Amino acid sequence: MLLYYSPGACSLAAHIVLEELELPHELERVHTGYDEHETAAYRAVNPVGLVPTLEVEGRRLTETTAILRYLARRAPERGLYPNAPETAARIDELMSRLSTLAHPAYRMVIRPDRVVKAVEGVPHDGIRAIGQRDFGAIFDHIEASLPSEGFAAGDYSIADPYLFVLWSWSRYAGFDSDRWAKMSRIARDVGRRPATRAALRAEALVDESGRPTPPERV
Ligand SMILES: N[C@@H](CCC(=O)N[C@@H](CS)C(=O)NCC(=O)O)C(=O)O
Repeated sequence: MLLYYSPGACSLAAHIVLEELELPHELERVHTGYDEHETAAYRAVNPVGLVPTLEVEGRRLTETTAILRYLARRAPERGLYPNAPETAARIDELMSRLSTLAHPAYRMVIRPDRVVKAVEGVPHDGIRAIGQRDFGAIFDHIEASLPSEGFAAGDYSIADPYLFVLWSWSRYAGFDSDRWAKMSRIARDVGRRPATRAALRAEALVDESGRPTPPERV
């Protein structure tokens, strides 16, 4: 399998799960911070022009939630996306909130230029303020839905590394990440897992002392 990723981007969730499941994979860096996803070459890979893309035997999968479920189903014995209806629904619920609410809000804060694109006269500061408000609001809802112990849906699942990535963005969105105590606990547990450490190292997101470092650009 080949994962097209940008350092520290949402693609990191798929990368962590590839490591977690010990699925053989290669990486192709498409740095969104340097607009490498805007090239014709990458558009041929992913017509929407976003990371991640996962290439499997010449076919390509896109969308983080689809990729995470796909990977978990490649190794069902590892239980990262259980069949139990309510557990699966909890995982889906959280991943949908991250993908359709938190992520777009974050993009408004961090890259209002990409939201506005070529339309002139739309104030970036206004977009940023709306994104920050919405990001904080959905994180409050997610926090309220999380259990006081264990991972987001009980046992470790594909929702947890995805939560870890968006939680790690919260400080760039202008929040103190510790404000969401249950989320911080889960994210720190995810961050300590060897698979997460391996993915962070492979994306050059740790310094020599092993401390996580922010992506240089987004
Ligand atoms: N719905 C997509 C969103 C993917 C997405 O927005 N990826 C970001 C990186 S986290 C990206 O490629 N950004 C470039 C841009 O917004 O132009 C998914 O969940 O995979």
